[in-house]
Amino acid sequence: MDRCRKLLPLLLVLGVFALFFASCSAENPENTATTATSTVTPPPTQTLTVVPRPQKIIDLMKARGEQDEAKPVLKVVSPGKDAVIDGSTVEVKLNLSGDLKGYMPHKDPATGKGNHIHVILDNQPYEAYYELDQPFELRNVVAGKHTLRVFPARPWHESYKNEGAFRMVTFTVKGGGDASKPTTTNSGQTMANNNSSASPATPREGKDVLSSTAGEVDPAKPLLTYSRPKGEYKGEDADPIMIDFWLPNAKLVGDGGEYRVRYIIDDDDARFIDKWEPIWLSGWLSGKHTVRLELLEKDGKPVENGVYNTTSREITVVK
Ligand SMILES: [Cu+2]
Repeated sequence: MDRCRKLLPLLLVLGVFALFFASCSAENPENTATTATSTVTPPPTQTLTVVPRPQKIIDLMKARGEQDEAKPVLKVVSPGKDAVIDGSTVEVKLNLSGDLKGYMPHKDPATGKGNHIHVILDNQPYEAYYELDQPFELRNVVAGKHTLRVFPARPWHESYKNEGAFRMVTFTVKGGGDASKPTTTNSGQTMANNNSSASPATPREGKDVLSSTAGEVDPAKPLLTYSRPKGEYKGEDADPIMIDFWLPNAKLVGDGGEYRVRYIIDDDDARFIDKWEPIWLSGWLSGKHTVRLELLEKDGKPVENGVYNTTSREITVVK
């Protein structure tokens, strides 16, 4: 009994220590499966949650005045509808009109950010086009039939979703680029000019593009156009990360229609977006991730329209 009394304070102290360490590891959800005696840390699991529009974007919107209520209208001047282009460089020229409320694509040289147009060849990741008074070049485009999709975006890459903002044209390249030639990798959010060394005096926005041709796309049918996320996300840009897309000819269930957008991150369970607006996901772990977006019919089957309605992209998160 006497010995027990002596041991009691020691046991209490040990108990407090145990609680302390338990609460420490509980704060880090990645380690909840680790027991005190285990020397093996299980691989961390990623739990993503949908969070509200980030405050820093709300602040940016306020600073932009009325711009986010703009209704920009794009027209594709070049390539013309069903144009046949000789050679591998496709000049993209766009005309911007509509109720702009100050919206104008331009890259601020100081921050490297600004309003821009998302330019999508076939179903590749988009390229950013900033200065509309100059053509934008898609380089090394392979021979065959292609689609070009364009729509305006904000500095944080959220697209404008008004009528007339989205355009798609189909064209054909004759001759074309060398499909075996290595092409530049996408630089994610760093939309650097890839100026051709052959014409240093006339710098132009543009990109070497990957080898691809169009699927058989019907512009009158529902067409999910994957926009974000893409590329590499670093530091505070990596949390949260926005999912955004364009959706002509289809209304989602939450908007009074019958379609749903399904998204699958890595090997997670499928989740749904039922309103046509961006969502923000928080909780990404460092490393490569796959983001898959699909447009589904009422019966849950993917909507067929070429191969564009199911798109997977790999993104990289660096924390
Ligand atoms: Cu963008």
